[in-house]
Amino acid sequence: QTVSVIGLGYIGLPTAAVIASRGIDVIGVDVNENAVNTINAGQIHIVEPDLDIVVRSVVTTGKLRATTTAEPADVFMVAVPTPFKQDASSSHSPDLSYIESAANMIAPVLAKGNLVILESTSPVGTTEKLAGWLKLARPDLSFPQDKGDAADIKVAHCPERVLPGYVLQELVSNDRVIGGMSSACSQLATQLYEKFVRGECIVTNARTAEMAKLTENSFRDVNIAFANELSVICDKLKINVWELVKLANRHPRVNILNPGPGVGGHCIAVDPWFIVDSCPEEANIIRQARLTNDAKPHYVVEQICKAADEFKRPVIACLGLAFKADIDDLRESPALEIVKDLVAKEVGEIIAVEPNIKQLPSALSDSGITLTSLEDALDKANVVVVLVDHKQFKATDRTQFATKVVIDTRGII
Ligand code: SAJ
Repeated sequence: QTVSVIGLGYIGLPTAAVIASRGIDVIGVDVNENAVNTINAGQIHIVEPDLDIVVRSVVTTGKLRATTTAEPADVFMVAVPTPFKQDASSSHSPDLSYIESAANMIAPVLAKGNLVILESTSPVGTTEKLAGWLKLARPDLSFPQDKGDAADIKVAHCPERVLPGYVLQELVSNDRVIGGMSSACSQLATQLYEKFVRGECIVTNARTAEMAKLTENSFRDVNIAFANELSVICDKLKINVWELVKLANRHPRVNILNPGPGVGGHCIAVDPWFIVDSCPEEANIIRQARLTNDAKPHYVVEQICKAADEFKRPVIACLGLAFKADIDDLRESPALEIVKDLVAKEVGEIIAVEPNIKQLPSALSDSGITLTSLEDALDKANVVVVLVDHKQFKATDRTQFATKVVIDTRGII
């Protein structure tokens, strides 16, 4: 059996490597030539713990090979991004063009008996659209939307659910939702996942699988929004929100998540909008959670401006730029948004500490900000803002903050 993984990013590459490590031949396909060359040299172009070791091993044994053009295979797994459309008028509607391109890429090499799996997080109905694009390109083959179980090509949605930073563990240990367009599609997909997943493979239809993934991330977003709203209320009422959450969580049926500087990453801050986009009249709590979480960075900036006002020469140390603890990923990071806003507002001298990167991202490279060590930042700053709960920050002796004005968005101090 040969598996082809289309899209070798944060999900596709670990998935390809894990499948290859089970002795299955994997062809990875990506339009990014650099990524393809890096992988074929046994290296990786993204950061994920231990992924380099697995990729080096499967490339060395010849089980994983990367290419820029699709080749025939038994299974095609599509793991491409599903961002928002770029035009301002519909800024929260999903852009399915990467999935459409993937469909057009694999269509010419599709053959009777193939299974096509959509792994990308997608709005409800996308798997059916994918099957539609394939059918358009290959009228000589039959698809499940017309022929059900008897179709030449099987199509299923099996959404990825791995947590960045723990991808290799979660790829294997998490349960998988298998949403086939027919029961034969689900059956074939289950057979594949059972080869590398230790968790349970649970069968449903494609639309429910799509909604299940969006629901998981919306659930988390709504619960973080609740915590973020509480943090703003507590500031106003002069209550320590961290103590409050701890106390409330002593109740056997209460489990509040942690407030923070906002919600980042490319999943939780994105996926709930796909539900809102499908059902704008009905998805009120889900929409409000997004708005509440998106407002939190602005609230933090206001707090910092107030603190800086107390100093003639404010020097503000921003601890952390990543979107969450102990990763180097700055995409959609509320910490980065806050720092950019501080620069734009010329609040004072800004020093950034981000132990997981070696140089500032391009968005900040001409900003006059310095990237420095924690010691240096604590030495120079009069205002310290904790934006990410990285392990290095949590391990810092609390007395080092004693003489500073501290804004701790993560509750580590
Ligand atoms: N955050 C808080 N408070 C919390 C928890 C998180 O402010 O109590 C913030 C984080 O700092 C971060 C953001 O939320 O900015 C998202 O972080 P996360 O760790 O909750 O989730 P992601 O985006 O890294 O991964 C999520 C996961 N989904 C769920 O836990 C339901 C993961 O399992 C999904 O596979 C992933 O999205 C995805 O790819 O969709």
